[in-house]
Amino acid sequence: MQSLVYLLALTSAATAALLPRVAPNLPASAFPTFSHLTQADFEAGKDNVTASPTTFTPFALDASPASAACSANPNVRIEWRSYPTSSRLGFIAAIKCMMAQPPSGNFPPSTSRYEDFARLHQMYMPNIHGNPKFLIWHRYFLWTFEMALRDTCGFWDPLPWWDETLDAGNFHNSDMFTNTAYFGHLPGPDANGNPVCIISGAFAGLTCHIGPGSSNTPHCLSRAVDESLTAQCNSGFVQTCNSRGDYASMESCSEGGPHAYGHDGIGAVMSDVSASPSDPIFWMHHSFIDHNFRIWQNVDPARTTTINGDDHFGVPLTMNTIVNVGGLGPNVPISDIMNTMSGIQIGAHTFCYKYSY
Ligand SMILES: [Cu+2]
Repeated sequence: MQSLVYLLALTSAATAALLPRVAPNLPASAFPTFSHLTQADFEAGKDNVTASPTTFTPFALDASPASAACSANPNVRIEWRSYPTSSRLGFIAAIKCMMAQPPSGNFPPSTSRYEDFARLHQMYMPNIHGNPKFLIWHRYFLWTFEMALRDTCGFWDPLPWWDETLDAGNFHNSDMFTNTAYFGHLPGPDANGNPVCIISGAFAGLTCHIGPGSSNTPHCLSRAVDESLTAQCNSGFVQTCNSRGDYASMESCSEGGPHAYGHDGIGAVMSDVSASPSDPIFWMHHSFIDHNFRIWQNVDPARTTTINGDDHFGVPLTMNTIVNVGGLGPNVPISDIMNTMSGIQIGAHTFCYKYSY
C-alpha cells in the first residue's frame, strides 16, 4: 500500500515536470474584441461606406516586364489541405524558430523576433484597422512575415493559406487544431465563460508578452471558440463582400465581416484586435483574408492598379501612399503590392505570389 502511494506521488511529480509551465490565464474580459456586422447588414449597406469614389489613381503595372517575369514563376500559396506534411512541419518549426530568436530591440517589450511582429501590430493598431488601409497593410505584413521566415529561419516554402469557408462553423475539427504536431487544440470557453490556456500542439504552454489590448501583461496563449461566429466565415458572406464593386466597400465588408468573425470566433488572444498575432493561427486567418482580396482583384485587372478610400486620418489612399511595417521590411508604395504578382523587388525579395485557387 505504502509503495502504491509512493508510486502515485512519483507519477504525479513526473507528470507535473512534463507539463509545460503556463503563464496566467487572463479572463475573457481582458481581451478586446473586433466589431462586426452581420451579412444581412452588409447586404443592406449598413456599414455606410462614405469613402470618396473619386480617388482612383490609374497606374499601369500589369504590363511591366517585372510582372511578366513574375507570371512565369510565381510563388504559389497552397491551401492547408493540400500543403505537404513536410511543408506544414517546416512552417510550424519556422514559427517556433522565430520565437526562439532574440528580439531586434526595436519593439520593446517584445522578447523575440516573433513578438516583434505582434508588438508592431499592436503599436499600429488604430491606423491599420477600421479603415481601408487594413487590407493592403495586412497583405504586406503577411508577406513581410513570410520573408522573415526565409531570412531568419531558412523556411523557403510558400505560406499555406486556409480556406475557412470549408471549416466555417467547425473550426475546432480542422486538423490544424486536432493534430498535435500543429497549432494546438481549439477549445470552447470553460464553465465560467473564460478562455482556456493551450497546452497541446507545437505552441503548448506559450507565454505571450504582448497584449492584451494596449497593455503588455504576460499571459498564456488562450482560445475560446464560438462556432456560431466562425460559421460566418462562409462562402456566402465572402461572396457578399466580393460582389462589391470598389475597393473601399469590399474592404469594409471583409474587415467587419469574415475577418472579424474569424478573430472573435477563435476567441481570447485571437480576438485581441491589438495583439492577435500573438496566436500563430493569426497568419492562417490572414492568409484567408488576403486570398479573398486577391480573388476579388482577379475579376478585373483595374483592381490591381487602382485604390480608393480614406485612411484613419481621412487622407485618401492613392497608389503612392506608403505602407510602413516599422522597419521589419522596407517602406513601399501601395503600387508595389496592390498586385500580388507585381514582380517588384522589395529588399532582397521579389513581390510575386498567387493562391492555389
Ligand atoms: Cu490586424
